[in-house]
Amino acid sequence: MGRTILVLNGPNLNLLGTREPEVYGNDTLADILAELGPFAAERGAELVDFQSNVEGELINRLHQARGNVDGVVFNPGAFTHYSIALRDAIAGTELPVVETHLSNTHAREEFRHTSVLAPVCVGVVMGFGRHSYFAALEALLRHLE
Ligand code: CA2
Repeated sequence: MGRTILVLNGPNLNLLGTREPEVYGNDTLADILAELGPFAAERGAELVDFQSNVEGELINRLHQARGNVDGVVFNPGAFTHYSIALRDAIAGTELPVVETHLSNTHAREEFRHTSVLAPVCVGVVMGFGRHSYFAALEALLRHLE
């Protein structure tokens, strides 16, 4: 049976590819998604995607995901480090969510070392740049097998 996966991206990820290429790479989010779609299709899955800089919009999208998708690849951006509201929303979806980051947040500033979301996620993938999304999706689909 084909899976539907939500690829959810949080604040500032719309700026990818425009600044800080040494940290986040040269690809835009659209570039990554354009490759991730066919990668999913090869594995019998379909993607839906959403990006917002607004915490409440991400929460609403997670609520809507419940019962409508099979899992979520989620880069929550800086909300990772402090949003209890997003943590509660993830827990409420009862869906497997993979916390996904371009950078290795543990190799960066101290305030990025904590994730308040990881304990309610099925797993975390970070540090591989654009490849983190592909690794997260592959792992999620295998988890769902
Ligand atoms: O490494 C990641 O994927 C992050 O989630 C990216 C967030 C950061 O706050 C997290 O700690 C780790 C930042 C989103 C991207 O921000 C940009 C800012 C300027 C130019 C391009 C991207």
